[in-house]
Amino acid sequence: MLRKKSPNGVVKGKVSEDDLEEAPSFKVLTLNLKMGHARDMLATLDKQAIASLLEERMNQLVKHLLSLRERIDDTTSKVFVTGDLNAGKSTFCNALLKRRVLPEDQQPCTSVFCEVADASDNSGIEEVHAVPVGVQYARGDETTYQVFQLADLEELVGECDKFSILKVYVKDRRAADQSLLHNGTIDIQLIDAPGLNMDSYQTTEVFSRQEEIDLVVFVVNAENHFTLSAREFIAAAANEKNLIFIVVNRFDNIKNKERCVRRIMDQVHDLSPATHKDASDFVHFVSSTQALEGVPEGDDGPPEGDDHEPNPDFDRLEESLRKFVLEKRSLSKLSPAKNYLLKLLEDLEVLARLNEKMYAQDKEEMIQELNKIAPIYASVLKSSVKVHERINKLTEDTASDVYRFTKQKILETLDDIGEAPVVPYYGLQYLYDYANETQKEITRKIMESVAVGESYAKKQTTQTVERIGEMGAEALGGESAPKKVFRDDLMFTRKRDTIRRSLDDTIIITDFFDPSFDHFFNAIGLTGLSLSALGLQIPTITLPSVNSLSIPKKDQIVLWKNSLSIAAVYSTGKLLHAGSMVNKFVSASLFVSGRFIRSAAIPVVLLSGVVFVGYLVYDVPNAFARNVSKKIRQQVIDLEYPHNNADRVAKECRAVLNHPTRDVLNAFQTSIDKTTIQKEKISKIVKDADISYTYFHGLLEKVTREKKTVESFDLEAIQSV
Ligand SMILES: Nc1nc2c(ncn2[C@@H]2O[C@H](COP(=O)(O)OP(=O)(O)OP(=O)(O)O)[C@@H](O)[C@H]2O)c(=O)[nH]1
Ligand SMILES: [Mg+2]
Repeated sequence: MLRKKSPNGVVKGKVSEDDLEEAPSFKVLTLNLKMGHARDMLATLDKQAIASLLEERMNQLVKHLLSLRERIDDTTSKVFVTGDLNAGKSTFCNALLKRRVLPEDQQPCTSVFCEVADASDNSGIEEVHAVPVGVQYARGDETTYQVFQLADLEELVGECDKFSILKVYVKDRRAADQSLLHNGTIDIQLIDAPGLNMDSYQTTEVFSRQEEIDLVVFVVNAENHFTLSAREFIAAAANEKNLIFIVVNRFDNIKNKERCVRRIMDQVHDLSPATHKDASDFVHFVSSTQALEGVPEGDDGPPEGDDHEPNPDFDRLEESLRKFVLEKRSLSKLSPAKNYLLKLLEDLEVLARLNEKMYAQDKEEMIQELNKIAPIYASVLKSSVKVHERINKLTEDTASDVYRFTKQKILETLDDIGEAPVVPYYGLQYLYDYANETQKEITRKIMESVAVGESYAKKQTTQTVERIGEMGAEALGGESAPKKVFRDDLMFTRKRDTIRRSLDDTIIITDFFDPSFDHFFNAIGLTGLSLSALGLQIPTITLPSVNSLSIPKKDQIVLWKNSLSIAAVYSTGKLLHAGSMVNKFVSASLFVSGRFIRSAAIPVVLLSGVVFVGYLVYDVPNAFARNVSKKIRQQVIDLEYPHNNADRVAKECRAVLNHPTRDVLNAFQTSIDKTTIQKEKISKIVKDADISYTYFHGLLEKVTREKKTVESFDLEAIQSV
């Protein structure tokens, strides 16, 4: 079957003009398409349609081969007399019978097939069996025909609506060596067919009955030469019958006989070369009416013996016919079968060779396609792994960077807070608010540092998303993932854990005091003054921090946890616990100074006490800020807040970056899938082409072998039966 391939190698079910040009024409395998349109039509049909037409044709061929075999097995020989209307077919049959059995007329006359056989086939009785249309004739079954006399033929030959076949049984009393029907060797049936006429139903019948006949005698009117119908019939018959008898009748009417012979022979040469080659045996210029001269008018029964007028041309024709049908029976019987088989095998050879070549080419081309696809596939796979690795690294780098930055920011904030009040201080009576606000502000600052980390993370993530997109586009080219809009405002939308909830916001009394010399000097206006600056040597004494005052836990006074009022704060004696500081100061002075100090100790101590208490009260906001921030910092560190938050931010970055990564990987997967599908599709075509190639290769071998066998039969050498 012919197919057209598209440039991408996918087989299309259409036949191109080029294929048709290349394809040699078939002899018997031609498809049943309207004449003249075959080429155009074939080009528009798809593979399936052509296949079904071909299958139909194959079925017809098988049927024909079976009928050929039947014909060989059949001991009778059927001589089929056909030709144009009014060419003198019936007259010619009568001339062969030497008896005016079949009606002759100048008008179109015979419209029913008349099959003339020897009366011995009908128990010696001369009669006509008229077989009604649609009935299968069986001589032994009288229901299959109506019986008439020979004289009724005049009427019967025109009744084509009623009868399809007229079986005419006649007696031929001529000697066996002269008679065609009564030859003593084989049964012969002489079939007088209706005249060919382009449009008539009978003509179609004539064409179809070719299958069951052994020899065609084509009667052509010498005055008209070959008509279009005649040419078509001979061309169709030539498929199997390379030898056709051509009877150029009514030759008596031709004046310039030589010119007529020349013209006819030229035409025969084109129509049936084999016939032309053996023209002396197969082409006869005769006059049937002259051959009938001496034969009485009407159907008076057969003449006794051979008493007809000598007619050399007709006699030669009869002799050739008898020789071909009787003596060279093997040739006349087997030649159509051999001829037909050879033509069919030649067609099959062409078909097999063409397809074998085409499938081999298909296979080759598709293998090349596969070879082209394989490296593409491998490179996409490789680049997908590479890009995935690069994207993973980029994501990891971004996450680490974001982690580092966020943690750094939180730690910096923790370092920064605490040295100075973070909210305004409005005096002791607002101490509660101050304490509360301070705590809030410190936590807000920490939270703010987390927010700074988050917005840095957003910026970095946005950049990385773009970079991932670019990396995908670079690696995939046109196949990149569809561009999506990245919205960093949707990051970190979950409510942040407020740090305050995790912190112990209990405020104890000591949170408000954090005396130190530096702060003290600062407080009394001696900024930058220290003991060392004064030249005092107090090597072992430092001001203890409030936290180090060793207040037992149980003794710590919780101020706002249990909602004690400010008054309560101040009324508690524990507050004065800080006074121990003064005691220490006094005792320390004992080691420090000389007589002056000792004598002045009491007033100085008293004054110092007052100043120091003043300092302590004055330093409350700073001390609280310092203590709370220290406490919070410690808790924040203990809670691993910087790490946890930085880790949370980094994790979200990673999670967000997973999306574009997945998009790029999906695009890779799509590209890989596409290539895989293409690969599978082409592999299937290769496999199919291989199966087809193997089939046609085998067919070609078989056909070539069979053809040799058929050719080897020398029909001429086979003895007649
Ligand atoms: N001159 C001359 N006339 C002939 C010859 N053969 C037949 N005719 C005449 O041609 C006419 C037609 O003859 P038929 O035998 O009926 O022709 P046909 O081919 O059977 O005609 P259809 O059956 O109608 O197709 C008749 O009048 C015949 O007498 C011939 O050899 N010479
Ligand atoms: Mg006739």
